[in-house]
Amino acid sequence: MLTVFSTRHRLHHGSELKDGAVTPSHEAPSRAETIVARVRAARLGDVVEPQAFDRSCLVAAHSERFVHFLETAWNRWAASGRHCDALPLVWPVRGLDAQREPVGIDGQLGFYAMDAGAPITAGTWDAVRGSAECALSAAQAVLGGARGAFALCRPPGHHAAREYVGGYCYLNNAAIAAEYARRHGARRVAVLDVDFHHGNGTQDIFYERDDVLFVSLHGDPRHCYPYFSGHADERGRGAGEGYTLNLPLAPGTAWDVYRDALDTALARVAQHGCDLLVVSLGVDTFKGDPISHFRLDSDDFLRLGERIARAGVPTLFVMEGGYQVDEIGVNAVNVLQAYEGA
Ligand code: 6XA
Ligand code: ZN
Repeated sequence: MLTVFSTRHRLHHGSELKDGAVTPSHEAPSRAETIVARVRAARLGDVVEPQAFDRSCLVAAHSERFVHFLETAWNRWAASGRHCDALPLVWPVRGLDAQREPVGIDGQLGFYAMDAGAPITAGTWDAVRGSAECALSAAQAVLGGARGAFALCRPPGHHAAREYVGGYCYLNNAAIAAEYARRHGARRVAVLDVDFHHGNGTQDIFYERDDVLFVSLHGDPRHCYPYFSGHADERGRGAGEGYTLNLPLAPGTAWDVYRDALDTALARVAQHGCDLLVVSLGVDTFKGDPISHFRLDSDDFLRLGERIARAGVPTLFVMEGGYQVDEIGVNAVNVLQAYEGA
């Protein structure tokens, strides 16, 4: 299986607001480096840098003004005299005006974010664009006839919505790839999100669409981040009614319960009849993950890959979360190797 990986990810290494303090982010460069080392050690296949893609491929899943904000935010922040990570401080919650865009960088940081977990640094935009191009290049490989491809994206993408960043995510790599596929021959696409956290951004982008199905297994948002998205009764709207399927699971869920939910998810994917399956591949469902609360073993990721393969649909794997860095390579590559071998 081809892996597409951009070394530009190293340009992004930020901080996050956690436990009442700004500390180095769990979403660190070592994550991607560990995965690519495992891809090579396991001889999964070639590892290539992504091609360049036109900016319009990004705007296909996001708004023009949001992409412009991301492109220019760091320089505007630095021009205001600050050289620390750019993080928001105020958000337009219930009762505040969430429609009117502020003019200055401080107001816009809150306007275009859901939390203080997606810092903007000097190298963020280059890394983010490289990450999206990994997803686009890998999508191109699958559309060209490959049975599977791996976009080793960093930063991840599934919390990024049409107009906001959050949870370590800036551009939604999976959504950008799905949209690219729709515009290049795929009639129907399904996104299966197996990250521990609900992919609120992907859900937002496709919520009113019936051509891109979104199915997600995740920690119950009554207890787990992102808290405000991912309930079972969120099912899509308008033409998209019934094309979002959320399967929230209790903290502590292990393979036996997870497997049944996965089978429900894959049955819905089969019913959709898609030309391309995009898997938002988070391995923060691992029992040792420092910020998540499921209990999958490394071997369970083999079973996950086998079951995805049974769908019999060309599959693009897009890397999302996973923070137990010692095991992240083994866990991610277990899914891919099992898919290849099935
Ligand atoms: C709070 C935790 C963000 C979760 C990131 C993640 N800052 N999402 O792994 O899939
Ligand atoms: Zn996650």
